[in-house]
Amino acid sequence: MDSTAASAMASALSKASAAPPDVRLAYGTAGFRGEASLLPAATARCGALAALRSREKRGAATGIMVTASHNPVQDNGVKLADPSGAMMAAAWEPLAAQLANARGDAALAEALQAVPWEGAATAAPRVFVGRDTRPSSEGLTAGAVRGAIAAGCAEPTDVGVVTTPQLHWVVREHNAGREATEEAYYAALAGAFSRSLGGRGDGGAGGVAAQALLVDAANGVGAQALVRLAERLGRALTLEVRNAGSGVLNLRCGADLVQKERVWPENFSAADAGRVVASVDGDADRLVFLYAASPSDAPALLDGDKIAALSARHLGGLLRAALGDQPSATVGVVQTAYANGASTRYIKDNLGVTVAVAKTGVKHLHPAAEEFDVGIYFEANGHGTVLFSDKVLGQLAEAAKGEGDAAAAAGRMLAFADMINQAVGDALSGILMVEAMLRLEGMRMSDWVAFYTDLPSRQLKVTVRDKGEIKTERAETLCVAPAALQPKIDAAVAKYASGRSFVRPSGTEDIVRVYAEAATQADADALADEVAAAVRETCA
Ligand code: NG1
Ligand code: ZN
Repeated sequence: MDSTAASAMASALSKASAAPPDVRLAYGTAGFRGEASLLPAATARCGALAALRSREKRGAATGIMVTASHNPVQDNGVKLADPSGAMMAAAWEPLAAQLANARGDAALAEALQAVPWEGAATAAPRVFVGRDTRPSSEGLTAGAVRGAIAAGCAEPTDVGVVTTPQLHWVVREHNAGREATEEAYYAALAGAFSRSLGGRGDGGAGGVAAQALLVDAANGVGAQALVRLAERLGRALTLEVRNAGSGVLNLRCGADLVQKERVWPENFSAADAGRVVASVDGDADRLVFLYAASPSDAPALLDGDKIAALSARHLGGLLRAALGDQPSATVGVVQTAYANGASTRYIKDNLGVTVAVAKTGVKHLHPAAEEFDVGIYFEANGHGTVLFSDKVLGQLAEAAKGEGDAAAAAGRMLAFADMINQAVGDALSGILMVEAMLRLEGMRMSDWVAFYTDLPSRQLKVTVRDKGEIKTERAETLCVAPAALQPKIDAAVAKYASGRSFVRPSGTEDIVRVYAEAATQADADALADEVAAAVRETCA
């Protein structure tokens, strides 16, 4: 942006926003996140940046979401959505940080001057603003709206209290010229769910839907969305939502707890054995399942890896049924190094599906999945989705015009493409996808559990002087600095059967994460301890 425009905008923006806090905020994997009182400046400036990004994209809509996902209720956060509905381009993250931390008009003007501006001077920006149910969200959202107005967006569109994936979906649909409302979202998902079943499996032929599907909504924004989705679904699928908001957000409930601790969340117990239990996180972009065959069993976790495996199996089969045994369209799964080794083996060896590894964080997985015609990506923690290329959608649309089984399979696959939120991982869309896949496969939860058994694993957090000292390559599986560390990891791994371990600096916390897996839990624990000790020693 030129200096005259930047000065004028800086003065408008500084009036519209509070001063930044004393601590410097970084735009990480999860956008800006922290205690809510630290965030008024960051949210207002993100509002401005969303408008600037929209201007740079010649008026294509962008989005801004105020939420801190699975963090405790006193925290909050803010994240931007690009016109595609995906996360904001990584190249703009440093601009967000510079803007959010700028103190005074001159620093703000300098930050604004760094914003790409080609052709943006005359574009009318369009910004969608969403928020979760946290007490601080309404005030922070008002700040984001003021920031967007200061950056030239005359009327930011307030979509109100929505899940993170709903906000991303609305941005994507708007830019595609389709109806972009919360109501349209429920209609699209529920309609596609019915179409995918196409009369088959209704009412639970697979034995999975005979009873209501139980959902742990983390006392978050997902609860009200689930209730509205359930109204739309009618008899096609009954949802029973617990932790629907009367308790404390994310406290002893939600997908983050369930995935990390493999325990029943609050208000669930062994009495729910035999039922399908889905657990979503505080902003409903992560999804995992729990299942216990009998009350005496500990619940089995069906995490993002299991969801990826089910998707690869079902969509791979459907693609062959629709387009023939040697389709020119490719199917692939993208995982991170945190994916359980047993899942990787199952997907590669049993399903014959390609597996790619990307760095942690959806912004790395999403583009890697775009390399496939049907690109399935999930983090073990339950965040992920499936992407369909225009090429495969075209082939399927053509095939669906025919008759017989191939046409029916193509129609089903197209229904999945509509049901799955391709903008970003979406727990609501994921619940429908999994339910439809299980019904169509005629599988019970226990069949899905039995795909493979997770290798025992352990994750540890290590506090070091400077986590930035640790540098990794090969999708974080190889530590290249400090140079002494990887040889120590290799030596430790070599001691254990099926051992695997890696370390990386967290993008969301000031710690180094250690991951280890091995043939037994005792070995995985011992390996993690050894590697953690090596990190402490090397980075002291
Ligand atoms: P970090 O803190 O960078 O490991 C965590 C999750 C990511 C992702 C982000 C964003 C793990 C090991 N890491 O990142 O997968 O979800 O938070 O929320 O689960
Ligand atoms: Zn989340």
